[in-house]
Amino acid sequence: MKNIIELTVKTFLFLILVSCSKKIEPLTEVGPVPNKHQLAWQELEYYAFIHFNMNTFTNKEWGFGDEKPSQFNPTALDVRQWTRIVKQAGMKGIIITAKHHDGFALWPSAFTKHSVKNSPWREGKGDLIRELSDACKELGLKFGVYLSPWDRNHPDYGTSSYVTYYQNQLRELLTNYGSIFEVWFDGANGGDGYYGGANEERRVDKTNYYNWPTTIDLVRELQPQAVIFSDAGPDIRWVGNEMGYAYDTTWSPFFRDSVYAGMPGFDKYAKGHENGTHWVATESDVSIRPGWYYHPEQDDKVKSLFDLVDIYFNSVGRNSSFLLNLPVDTRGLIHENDEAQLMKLAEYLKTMYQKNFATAATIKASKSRFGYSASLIYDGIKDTYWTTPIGVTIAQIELEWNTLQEVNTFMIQEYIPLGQRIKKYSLEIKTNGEWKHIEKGATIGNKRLIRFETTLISALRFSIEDSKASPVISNIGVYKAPKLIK
Ligand code: FUL
Repeated sequence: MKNIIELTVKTFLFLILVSCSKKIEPLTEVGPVPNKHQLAWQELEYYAFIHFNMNTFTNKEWGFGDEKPSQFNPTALDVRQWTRIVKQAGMKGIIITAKHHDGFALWPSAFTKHSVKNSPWREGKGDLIRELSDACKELGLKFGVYLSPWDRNHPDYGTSSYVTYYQNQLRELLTNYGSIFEVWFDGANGGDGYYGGANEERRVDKTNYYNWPTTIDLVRELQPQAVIFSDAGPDIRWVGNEMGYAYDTTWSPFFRDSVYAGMPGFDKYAKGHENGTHWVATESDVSIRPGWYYHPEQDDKVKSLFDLVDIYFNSVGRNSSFLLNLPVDTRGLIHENDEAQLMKLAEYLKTMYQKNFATAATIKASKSRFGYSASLIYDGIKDTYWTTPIGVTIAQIELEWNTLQEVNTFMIQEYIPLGQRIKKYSLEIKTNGEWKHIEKGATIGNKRLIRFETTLISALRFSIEDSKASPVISNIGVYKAPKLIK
């Protein structure tokens, strides 16, 4: 008898569950959406660029290509110092300039003499790409490569045999060093150079010369999980400046087929396109010093905490990622001044993110779709989300606290696997019993961070004023960031 009752209750509960789950309709995608590799990349948010190569030793930004391998000679190179600092800084990976415009290769490439194998470093036995990729693996950091398409050393630059050479080098990098998370194709190319002694100007047709489709196929074949960066994507695009600032309005959808790497006037496209055809999110690259490469005269010009925080908010907080360059010095180490600033930023972000005031609030949404309640916004799980009933594109989310909260930062994330939808929003806070307007804007995307004066608030209201379809929000945060002095 007992068994029969138990079985009946279980069946009854199951039937309730099934009838409820029937009503929880899955959402459909809107517009282009990121693929799984792009999604994994979006979650990194903050990672390091390292410019270290021949220019470090010639004190230049762009080498002419006539340098000698003998000039590459770091005295105390220690990649584990780099990875330790990068890890402690809270960055998720490193992209290294395996070859810059001057053509010198940091690995013993079989296709050129112009590499570490003919340098005094480690008596010509060294392989910096091996050392760094191994060190990254040890600390669980992602590893990526920058391979300059422009090569001012190579005699064949400008002819089709150089493109074969370029692809051969890429093949080496993508075959011999384990998993690569990002491949970085620079748009700067074509101009004067040494070119094996020709000492002349060589211009190329940037749209066709490099045969990009076959190069992209090569990356897909050898490292299918890697995302490819260039001005024009295909997976990630340049933000249009080298200051680390994304546009206030930044769409990840992009008319990808209308641009190419190195295209003049690219900045016009940097905001992306509301109705773009492909998902190509932005990456914001900037150096911690004025130069990409190390110059001793810039030791006192490392960016202040104020500037680094500003860049963080204007990249990560504007639907972009933050690629911060660290110029390794002639010793082969990250300079102590740069390390000190990185640690200040890490401490700042840690303090800010350690307490999410939203979790202690009562949360209400103007309208919710069945099965997608507002409480899913602050459960800390990225794959659960709130949305509105079908057809509802205007909505409000309100957070209310029993006691006053002293805060200054708001964070919100769209659930981007279903597309970037929100077109217009505003934020208000309730202070002294009155609603106060903080900000109006357009896009959210992966993450929007909004700063305001430190204020005692009892409630906060985020209004979605227009959206391509039902807005889908996966996370909300309210924080108190430390005070910053300029
Ligand atoms: C630019 C290059 O010309 C700079 O030297 C640097 O590598 C920067 C990240 O990209 O286009």
